[in-house]
Amino acid sequence: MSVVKGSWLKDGWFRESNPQWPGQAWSLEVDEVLHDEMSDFQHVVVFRNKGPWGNVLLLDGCVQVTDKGEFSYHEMMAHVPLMSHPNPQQVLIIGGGDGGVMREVVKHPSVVECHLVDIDGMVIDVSKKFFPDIACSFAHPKARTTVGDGFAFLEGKENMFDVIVVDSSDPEGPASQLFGKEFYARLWKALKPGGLICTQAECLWLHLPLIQKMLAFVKECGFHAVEYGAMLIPFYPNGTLGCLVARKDNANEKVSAGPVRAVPEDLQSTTKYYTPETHRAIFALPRSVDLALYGKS
Ligand code: S4M
Repeated sequence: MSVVKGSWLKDGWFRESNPQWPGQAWSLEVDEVLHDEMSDFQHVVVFRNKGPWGNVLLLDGCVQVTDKGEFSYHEMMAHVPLMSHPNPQQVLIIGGGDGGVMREVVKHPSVVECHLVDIDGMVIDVSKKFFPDIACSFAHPKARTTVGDGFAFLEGKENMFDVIVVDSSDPEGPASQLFGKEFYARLWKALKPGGLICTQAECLWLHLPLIQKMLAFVKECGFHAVEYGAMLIPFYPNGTLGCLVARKDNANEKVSAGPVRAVPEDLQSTTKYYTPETHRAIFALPRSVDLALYGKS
């Protein structure tokens, strides 16, 4: 959804009403507007909350990240897949222009290169300026950044990455193709043998039919051990966001079983959400969701 510049601010409040979650809205009181501009792809806003959330990034009127609690999403999207691979060296992030997932990926001693492809250079620029603790790894020696479309970037890429994280915005807008079967077919080809994906897979309270559809076509694309995990993320609608994890091969090694090796010391001492216990816990789903996604009763 495209939002007209300035129209998002009413009586000092931002209200996240959006056709993707009709009939509900989270509201945040605005202390100061720091950025408000249309990029070539979307409406990019940064404001400071008059409350505990710190700086807030909106894309087309949807909250992408807040200073408070950002680690919940970024740690889990990075460490759940990386700790499920015995030796991740080549990592690709599609989206993630705020740099949060990259900050976590480069902490892994085994990682040689962390490529990030975000369609919108303006997101990267405003993140460096207004979220310095999140966008702090773009100059890291392991970091490789490309401004471009993630779907197009994958064309012709085969056997290149051990882990691919898709940290995209919602299906309405520039990320729409990132929720389609053809994109997952490209992800499968781009993975090395033994590789795995972890993708932003929306909210179980709001988008169960979409999640069911995604699990089905991901399997059709050749992926194994396809699973959905639900993370506690305070700044997304309903406070819960999901990740879809899947392996290129090796159906017997479920990501939900937990880390496949000891958590590196550097990591263990810096994380605020990720532990082997939270890794396993996100895959323990409400019974009705288990039933809807896996037919388990
Ligand atoms: C949690 N880290 C916030 C989500 S990040 C900000 C979502 C990013 O996905 C990018 C978008 O510009 C955001 O920066 N995005 C959206 N569509 C695409 C495509 N098609 C994309 N990146 C690459 N390709």
